[in-house]
Amino acid sequence: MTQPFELLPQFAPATLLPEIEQIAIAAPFRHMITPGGFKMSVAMTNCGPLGWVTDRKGYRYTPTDPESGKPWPPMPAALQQLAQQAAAAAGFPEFKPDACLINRYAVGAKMSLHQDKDERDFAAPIVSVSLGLPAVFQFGGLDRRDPVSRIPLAHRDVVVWGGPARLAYHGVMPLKHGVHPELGPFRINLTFRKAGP
Ligand code: MD3
Ligand code: FE
Repeated sequence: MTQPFELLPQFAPATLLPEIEQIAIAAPFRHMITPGGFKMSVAMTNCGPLGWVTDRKGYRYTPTDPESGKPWPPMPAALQQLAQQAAAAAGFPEFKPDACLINRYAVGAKMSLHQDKDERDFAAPIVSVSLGLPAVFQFGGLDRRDPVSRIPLAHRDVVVWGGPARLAYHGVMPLKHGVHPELGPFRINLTFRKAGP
């Protein structure tokens, strides 16, 4: 993988937290269940036309929140603009996200190595925005056994994963203890995706 991803340090504005709080009032963070029956340590919600969910039936994108039956909250203009500006800076000027998965990590929460394969079009990149406590991100190759690099991600860092990196295995190491001045003992990660047609 020649240029596996584009890191845009401190690219996100300092003003996103009120938007996320509003989304979480309409669609609260919840610990979803994997198809194998495990409760995820990361708490999740979504905004935008589609949201990623998992339950005993599998992983998929849905237009409505299964907890409320209502559409996911709309994607705030500031979030959509950030995602499109980051994608354009990384060479994807046509990117139009239709889904934003919001992951909340408490101390100790982690995400095991996986691929993101539930989207329809792997030509579209994924834009990720890190907020709050720092985390160590793991980034491997197209085979689960490929060697993994560790990348520290800080508050307001943005990463664009496209091209050959789009289907790479990746994960997040258990969140270390800490207190962030704005987010307290949490990390929040936004991932903007093109999930549907
Ligand atoms: C590399 N989230 O939600 S974001 C996920 O920090 C997920 O919450 C992590 O992996 C988090 O699926 C990592 C960065 C990311 C997202 C998607 C990718 C990296 C990626 C897809 C392909 C390659
Ligand atoms: Fe992922």
